Amino acid sequence: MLTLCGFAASNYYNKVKLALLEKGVPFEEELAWVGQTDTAASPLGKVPYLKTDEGTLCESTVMLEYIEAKYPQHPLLPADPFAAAKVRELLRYLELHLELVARNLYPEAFFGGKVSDSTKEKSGQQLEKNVAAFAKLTRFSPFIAGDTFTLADCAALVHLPLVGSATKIIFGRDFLADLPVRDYLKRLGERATVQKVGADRKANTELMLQRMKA
Ligand SMILES: N[C@@H](CCC(=O)N[C@@H](CS)C(=O)NCC(=O)O)C(=O)O
Repeated sequence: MLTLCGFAASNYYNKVKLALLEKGVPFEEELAWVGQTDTAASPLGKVPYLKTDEGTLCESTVMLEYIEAKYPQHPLLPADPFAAAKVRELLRYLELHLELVARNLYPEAFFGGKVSDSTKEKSGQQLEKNVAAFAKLTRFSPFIAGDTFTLADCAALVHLPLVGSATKIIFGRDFLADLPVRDYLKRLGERATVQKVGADRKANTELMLQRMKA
């Protein structure tokens, strides 16, 4: 049995959880806040991490790949190697070129902190460029990589809303506004799996905010 460890307010956690739900792979969840993680499983202290019968894994995309290879049912990667590589390409863009850059803005956008003007300027410039490049790879027809729900959708669901709201809050403009993200997320929101992830995220976010106040 797999155990997904971390907390449901985390977007990286939810990316893996959505893949497990979509594939119908049985799993348990174990609550581990930042600072309470198993450092043998996740040496950087990050969530999520995954306990398997074979050992532990950290890094969300590594987990996605492991789950996909281990549990081939309801595939979230195309069988064709090139089509699968195109899905991985989108995954990489979402994580590396959108999420990781936008993350520099989160302390001020979401956590009541402050981000320097130079960080804002640099991240803003990078995001403008990266979003334009990302737009060239996306399909949104109806899923992000084409006609099938894939791992790239698991990532897009969790990363795109944060990139959109962080840029809106910091720069007064949602950098993703020219892409059909809103309709796409609405379509994804019709899936029972996405609704479950969203409800759990909401409940856990409330818990996290209570903990931050205490
Ligand atoms: N590259 C990692 C990123 C995971 C990550 O940054 N998780 C956040 C929570 S959303 C975290 O654990 N932050 C605490 C920290 O970096 O110390 C992955 O894909 O799993």
